Amino acid sequence: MMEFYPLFQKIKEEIEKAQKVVVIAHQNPDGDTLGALLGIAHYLKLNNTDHKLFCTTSVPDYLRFLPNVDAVHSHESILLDNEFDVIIILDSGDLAYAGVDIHFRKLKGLPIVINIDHHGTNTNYGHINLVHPQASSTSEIIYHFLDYFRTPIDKEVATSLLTGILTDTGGFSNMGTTPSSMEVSSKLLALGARAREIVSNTLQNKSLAQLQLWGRALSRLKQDKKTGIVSTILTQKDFQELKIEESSEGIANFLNNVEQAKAILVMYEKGDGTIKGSLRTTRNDVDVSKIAKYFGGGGHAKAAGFSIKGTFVETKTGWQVIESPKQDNFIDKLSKAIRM
Ligand SMILES: [Mn+2]
Repeated sequence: MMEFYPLFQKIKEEIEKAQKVVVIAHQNPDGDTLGALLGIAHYLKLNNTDHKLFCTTSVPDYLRFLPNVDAVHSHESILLDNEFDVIIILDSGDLAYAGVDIHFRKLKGLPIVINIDHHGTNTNYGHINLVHPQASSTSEIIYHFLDYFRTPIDKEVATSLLTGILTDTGGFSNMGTTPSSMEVSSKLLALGARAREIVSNTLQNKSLAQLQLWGRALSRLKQDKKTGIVSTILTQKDFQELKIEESSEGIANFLNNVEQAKAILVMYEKGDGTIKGSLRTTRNDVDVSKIAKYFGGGGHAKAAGFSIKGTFVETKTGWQVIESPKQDNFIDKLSKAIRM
């Protein structure tokens, strides 16, 4: 962590100079981006810094237990009608992932952009880039930031930060499970973080509709012989019939246990004519962030994602991805990407 102390100092100085700060969590927020956001919000509150919290999409129900999460606004007027000196973006490899690339052209003033993240594919889009790919989560980085400046951490903040670590490590089961993430978690527990509440709301919380959705995804599982990738899809119809939020992260994490898979790919149709893909692997000889990058996305070696324009078409043997404008066969592209 020591190598980041000068950046911590720079960020502190920018915050102190600022009249108004906005903290942004990435769209379709997860436990990590919101946990980190609430940690930074706590720091700004103690420094009496005027600030707003923003995310282009609303907080999902399963994360509503997070303390003070109601202060996160999703209306774009928050971003466009205020003049900010500093913008802090959390847990986002680039501005499009954050969901604010379109807003950035319409901002008032010339804010300093602070990019705090742990994705290896981060494009360093900020004026200050605190990017630490070895960290389990952005929340873990924020813990170190607060700790470095001896910011008092109460039970609420400890719960938020531990949520980030627990969800991004899949309950200490993936590669993010490091001595450092364990150590920070132990400190957060000692500070009163409510681990039981976090686990029951995030890792164990499954609604009937969600399990029915998983059922559909499981029934469509297949392994591609060329690539060794085990994949499945979810359609707009699935989400509409089950009246459930669009998402593939949960099922992708769950499927990561399939023994014979070189990697897992879960794709789903978004309402806007795009397909979102989530990639996972447990193998050391496969880097799924490279595959994601090939399709214009990014992420980590063991977990990554991408978005492409296209639709699914049902065939005799299952489903096929048709990209728009029409491109090479999707599976051919996938096998090219996995060999790179
Ligand atoms: Mn994260």
